[in-house]
Amino acid sequence: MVVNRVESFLKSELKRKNALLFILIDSEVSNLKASSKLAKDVEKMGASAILVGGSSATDQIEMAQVVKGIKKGLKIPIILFPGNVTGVVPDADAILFSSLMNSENPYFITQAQALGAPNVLKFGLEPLPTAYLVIGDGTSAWFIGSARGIPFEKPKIAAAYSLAAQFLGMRFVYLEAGSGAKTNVTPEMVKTVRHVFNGFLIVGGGIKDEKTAESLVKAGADALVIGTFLEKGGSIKKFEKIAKAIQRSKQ
Ligand code: 1GP
Repeated sequence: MVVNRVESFLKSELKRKNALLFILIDSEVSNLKASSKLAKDVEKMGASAILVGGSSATDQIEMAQVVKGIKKGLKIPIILFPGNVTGVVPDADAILFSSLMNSENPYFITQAQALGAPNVLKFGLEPLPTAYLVIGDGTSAWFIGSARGIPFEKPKIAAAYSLAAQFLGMRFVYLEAGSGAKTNVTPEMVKTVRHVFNGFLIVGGGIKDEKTAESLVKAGADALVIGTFLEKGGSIKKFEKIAKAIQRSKQ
């Protein structure tokens, strides 16, 4: 296993850009052909990584095929985004090795991790130690992960979890409103977390316009994840604007 290759790449990208763009491909929603094309298109627009997974993507064979398929000719890393042990598949570059810290079910905090870890090693995936925090409620990530969603208007709670994650040695925090969320994580919450958390801060869920993206980056997000907008066939022109807003070069 090549240690920290993807993490170093992300950090070097961050030296050049204000924030990074990650695209989420849910292997249960998009077929291989569409996913491959999408991955190449967003790479051209400067995206820094492709996440593959999701909380309800449980078909491991299909996911493995999607990862293998999109990898061909792609330079940016493929990072697994597992919702369960079934999200650990070969051929990706790294995995958000996540603990759903605000789950009410210990399975999602440490047990799935223990069951999945041997395959992470076996498949040579670089583990990116991530605190996965579900914000709000009513989404698949919230329901399936048995999360006690952090209220959107309680940024200090998210900051306390992020600080705990840092003290536990996790280098990534993912503030997740949930795929297709009606409300995105607030810039206020991102700012409050950024104030205490020194690691790599990922924000996702319900981001579908340039203004929101800009405000989250300004608040201190290191990477924004976009899935549903593209999955639902959102306009490429609009997406290009969002991508530009996120990835402005550092002055
Ligand atoms: C979901 O944060 C990601 O896990 C992306 O969310 O699908 O709402 O863009 P969207």
